[in-house]
Amino acid sequence: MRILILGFEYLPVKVGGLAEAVTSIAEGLAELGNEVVVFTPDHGRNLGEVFGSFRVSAFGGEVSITVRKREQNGVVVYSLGGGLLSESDVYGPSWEGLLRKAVLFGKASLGLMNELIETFKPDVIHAHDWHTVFALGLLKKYFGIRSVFTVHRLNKARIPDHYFSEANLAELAPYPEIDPEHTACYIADMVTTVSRSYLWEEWEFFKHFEGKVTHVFNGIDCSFWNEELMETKDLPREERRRLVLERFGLSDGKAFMFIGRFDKAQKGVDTLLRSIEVLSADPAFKEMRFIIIGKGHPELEAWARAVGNRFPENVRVVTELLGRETVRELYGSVDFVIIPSYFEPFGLVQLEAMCLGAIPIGSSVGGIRDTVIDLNSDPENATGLLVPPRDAFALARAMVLAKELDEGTLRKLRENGKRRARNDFTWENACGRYMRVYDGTVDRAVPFLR
Ligand code: NHF
Repeated sequence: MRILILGFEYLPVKVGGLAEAVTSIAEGLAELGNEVVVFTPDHGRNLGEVFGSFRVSAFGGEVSITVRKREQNGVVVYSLGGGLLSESDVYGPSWEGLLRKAVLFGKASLGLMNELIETFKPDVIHAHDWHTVFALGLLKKYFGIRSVFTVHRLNKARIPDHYFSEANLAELAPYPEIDPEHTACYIADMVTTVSRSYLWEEWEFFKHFEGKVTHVFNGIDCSFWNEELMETKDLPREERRRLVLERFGLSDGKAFMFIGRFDKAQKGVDTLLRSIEVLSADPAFKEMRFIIIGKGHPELEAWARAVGNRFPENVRVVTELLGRETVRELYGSVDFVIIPSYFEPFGLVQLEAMCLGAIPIGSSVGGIRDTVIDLNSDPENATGLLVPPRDAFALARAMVLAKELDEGTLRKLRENGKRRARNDFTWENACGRYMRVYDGTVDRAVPFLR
């Protein structure tokens, strides 16, 4: 098949999990023997050789578009630069700037397709997240190609209708305020999201597209998230833990780690900080160690630092960004990884942890719930612990329970986790299912068959 992928993030350009997902999908599809082409904004990175240029009229002026082309792991990537497309802030500058960038990306994508169409007519267009709505709308309008839209995370934004007129898509904007995710799903022939639970949690949105909605789980790249690649791979796990804690100036104890954005809307570091405060009154606390890694909202950073200062024997807060290799060493050394998200469309942390034998304790939401098998509900196959989101007391209880688990249970959780991450959540599985989405031979989400 010839597949055209549209996305605002493509590695090495990365803001969040979207980049990993879109890149892995493109490369996985190429590995399955497809011809895969990507259109993405250049974001001022100037990657690849200049392929061509053309002019586009937009917002009362003209923008000169430069197209660069590179081949990356079997995928042909065209990056579109010029005007706001060369702005280095991927989702900026400002909300208006982002909307204009998205419109320009749409127009430039259509311009590039006009040049390529004689030699590359896609069988399917696969667009990712709402920033690609104008590109998807224009390519569909002018070339009528079958299309799939994937929601990695609902943004629930509203866009003034004049942006659609500016994109020459006024027919898609009958109201003054338009939800671009809704529009993209409306245009697409099939709609997917990245886990089954997220789909049902957000059914109020997805139900509008009943009949063409399904889920496709993301995958995890266990060739990188692999114990064999650790510097300390020959040491027993307890020794690795001791060394890591020592590096953070902590004495040995059961090690719990959080890694993620400090935000107020999704990742739930506040729930963890609250539960550490709750736990500090428990005798078990003496033997518990917490490594909290991330940055973001200044208030949350300040709170985390205050908790670190209050419990210097138990808590370390790291607000600088760590390299992937360092993070791998940590996953392979700590006992537990905490994922207290309010919601999580898929989530990578729990699977990265499982690949490296760290046991996830996560909120029972979205992709976390679909990937982690809970010790309380299925002890034989369990890979971790699930707790209700936003509940600091439940999380504190789960951490005390985890701390008390015997060696045999811990070993089983680790082995089950590694097996599940490696076998059940591969990108090959994901891409195989996307191919069935492309040709329509995939099961749909049906409310009365839940
Ligand atoms: O893993 C890639 C990522 C997800 O849960 C994640 C999210 C954004 O919030 O699909 O997209």
